[in-house]
Amino acid sequence: MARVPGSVYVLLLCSFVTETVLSDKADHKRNVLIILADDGGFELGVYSNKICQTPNIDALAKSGVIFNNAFTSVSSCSPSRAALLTGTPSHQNGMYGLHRGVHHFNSFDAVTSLPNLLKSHEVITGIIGKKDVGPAALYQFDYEQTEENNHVNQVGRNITHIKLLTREFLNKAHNDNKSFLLYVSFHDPHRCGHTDPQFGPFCERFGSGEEGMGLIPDWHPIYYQWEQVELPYFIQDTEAARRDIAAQYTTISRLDQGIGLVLKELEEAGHLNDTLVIYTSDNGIPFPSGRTNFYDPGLREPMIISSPEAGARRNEASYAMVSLLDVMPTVLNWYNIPFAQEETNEVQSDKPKSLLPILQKEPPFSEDEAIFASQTHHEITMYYPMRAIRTRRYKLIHNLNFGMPFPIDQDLYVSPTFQDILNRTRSKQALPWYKTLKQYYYRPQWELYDIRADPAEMKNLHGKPSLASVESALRERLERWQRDTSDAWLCAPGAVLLQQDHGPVCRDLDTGLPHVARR
Ligand SMILES: *[C@@H]1O[C@H](CO)[C@@H](O)[C@H](O)[C@H]1NC(C)=O
Ligand SMILES: *[C@@H]1O[C@H](CO)[C@@H](O)[C@H](O)[C@H]1NC(C)=O
Ligand SMILES: *[C@@H]1O[C@H](CO)[C@@H](O)[C@H](O)[C@H]1NC(C)=O
Ligand SMILES: *[C@@H]1O[C@H](CO)[C@@H](O)[C@H](O)[C@H]1NC(C)=O
Ligand SMILES: [Ca+2]
Repeated sequence: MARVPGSVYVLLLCSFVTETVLSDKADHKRNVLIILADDGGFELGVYSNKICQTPNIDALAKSGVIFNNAFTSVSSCSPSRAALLTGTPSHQNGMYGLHRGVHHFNSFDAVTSLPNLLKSHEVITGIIGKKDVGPAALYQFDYEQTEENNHVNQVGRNITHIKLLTREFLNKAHNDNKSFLLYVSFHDPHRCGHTDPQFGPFCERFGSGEEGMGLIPDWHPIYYQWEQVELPYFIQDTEAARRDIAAQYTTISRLDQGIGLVLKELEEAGHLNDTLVIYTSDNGIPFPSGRTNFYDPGLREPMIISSPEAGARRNEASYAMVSLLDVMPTVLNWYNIPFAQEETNEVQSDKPKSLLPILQKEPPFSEDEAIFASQTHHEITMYYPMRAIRTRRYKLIHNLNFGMPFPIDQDLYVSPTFQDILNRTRSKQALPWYKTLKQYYYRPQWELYDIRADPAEMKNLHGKPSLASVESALRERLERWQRDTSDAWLCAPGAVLLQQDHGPVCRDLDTGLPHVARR
């Protein structure tokens, strides 16, 4: 990364503290590049995976802060993207599930989105890749190359095409002489078996140059031996699952090289030293306990933020508990635009916050920090509302629809890993997995885990007398967050929510189920 003398930055910094981008006198713009992976996980060198090679993401990490405790607020594509672009959880912005096709979810019309807000502050905005949110009027970028006007594989996986579009956008921003926000939303390493099975389970053959697969000139696929992949604890140790992971790794080589190309375009446009770069992923990897789950493989995300400012931390890890809900306040803070939040009773630390201070200095360690999660659907048929709070040590999950089997999405269903679990369970073959299918499907109403002692979340401590005060404190804090974010599910499943002058009240249904808010 190009460096400039510290004194130049000090001067510029001062001018930004007191002025917004609108009145910026310095001939120097502040820009943001958000790079989002689709279902990307920790298959990255920087997160200690020794097999999957990701030199470009690792290089980005060297120039920034690596977050070890970053979490999405919802483990599903459209809801996570809507949360990222509004700074609000899914139940608050209305994106309860997937946006496209029969699912048809949209955010509420009155929500404020990052691109729309930036437009009114003279920042030019661009999206390249998978958008997957609506309504269109609420999420309007000045430059859009998405699945709405292209094939998603071209804008989301063809890294040569993505490179050229990035160049086009940066030219436009240069000609407009404005600060920019560029959101490059890769479709990699999302699965493909459900939509384009000819390209393999992870679309790893798309553009590989093999017969009939087309060519992506800038991509040099990396292939892996299935025996050698790093098997996460939540995936069964079988050849079928390992081959699935090897395919995922190959697709990650396309994502990683694509990120290298985008960063090179940024550099060649002269913006490495004035652009905040954020890398993260929308939700967990598409394996059991991952995407659509509130277990850590579904909620934890890689996150790297690289700030060009003098004195910014480089090649350092942060252990702060952070949420993808923090991205919007972080970006606004970078442009010095206030982030308007509703006045609530929420304790300050439970609200989305700018992460810029962490890029300068690690905050003091606190056992109190928490992140929150809210999921209602993924596909329209997958009604399985969950709410959760996770501190460093504990996680409390409330499964509101716990009587039903945990729903399985179409994309996971057709995957070699899930088919292998089904086949082995049906034919009573050995299944070297950390759960049984039945345990996976049937979950209790409350799940409480001591993550420090039990990182795989195997031992449910709900109701344990020695943890009674811990559990009730977590429940109260989760309930307060639900109230403060206007959660319509506040009283579910044991009661009905009624709006009264002094706020929402829960009225018991006499189902025999205890509910959160007894007031
Ligand atoms: C670009 O905008 C800045 C103000 O942000 C102004 O000082 C500069 O003259 C402009 N450059 C051009 C080429 O218009
Ligand atoms: C990827 O994009 C490039 C540039 O637009 C094009 O030449 C190439 O054919 C595309 N590859 C595939 C597999 O679509
Ligand atoms: C960034 O680098 C370019 C070229 O190296 C230089 O012209 C420009 O002044 C630098 N900008 C800042 C804000 O330091
Ligand atoms: C599962 O069983 C079906 C039917 O016997 C078979 O076609 C498929 O290849 C098996 N899949 C895996 C991953 O074992
Ligand atoms: Ca996703």
